[in-house]
Amino acid sequence: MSKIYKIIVTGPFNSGKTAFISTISDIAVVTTERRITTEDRGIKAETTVAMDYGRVELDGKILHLNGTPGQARFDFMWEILAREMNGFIVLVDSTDRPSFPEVAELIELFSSFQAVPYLVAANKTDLEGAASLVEVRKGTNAGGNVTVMPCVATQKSSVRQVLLQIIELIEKQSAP
Ligand SMILES: Nc1nc2c(ncn2[C@@H]2O[C@H](COP(=O)(O)OP(=O)(O)OP(=O)(O)O)[C@@H](O)[C@H]2O)c(=O)[nH]1
Ligand SMILES: [Mg+2]
Repeated sequence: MSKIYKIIVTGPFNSGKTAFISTISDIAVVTTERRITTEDRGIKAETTVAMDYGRVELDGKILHLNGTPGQARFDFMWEILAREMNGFIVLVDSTDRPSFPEVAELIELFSSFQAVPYLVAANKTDLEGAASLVEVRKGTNAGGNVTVMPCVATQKSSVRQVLLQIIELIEKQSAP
């Protein structure tokens, strides 16, 4: 029987969570995007208000991918989505340096829900002005033992690498 893992994809507003899940999911993604009505409306047209859900089979394992809303006004969903997670991925928009401290807070919060493996994916590294991995690690306060890896959420091969890495971390932890 295939192993099944529940992976949370979190990160600040506009970091690329919905894109990440949509790029790799084998099924039509369940999204809850709504028109933005707050001051963020200049950045993009729609935001996730409850969750994203996708599913992918990778390396013989089945991954349930749950994306969180990025805007803190929907943070009541975070703990609900995190229930029984096996690991989480924190996406960072590498070009959005002011969002880096928020990532540090998300790492702490999601770790407090459940002590599971996680990694930081420095997203949008295809864009000019993207921060280096060193800069992302520093800005997000990720410790030296935390995996910080580059990501382009709109490219399937890149999303795949990130997911293979979180699987490895999960399986390493659960190894006897
Ligand atoms: N160039 C580039 N654009 C990206 C990448 N990932 C996401 N985007 C774009 O960034 C914008 C935000 O992506 P979303 O997937 O909506 O971000 P989100 O984290 O789900 O946002 P919220 O749910 O509102 O918090 C979209 O216009 C995406 O197309 C990337 O790796 N490179
Ligand atoms: Mg979203």
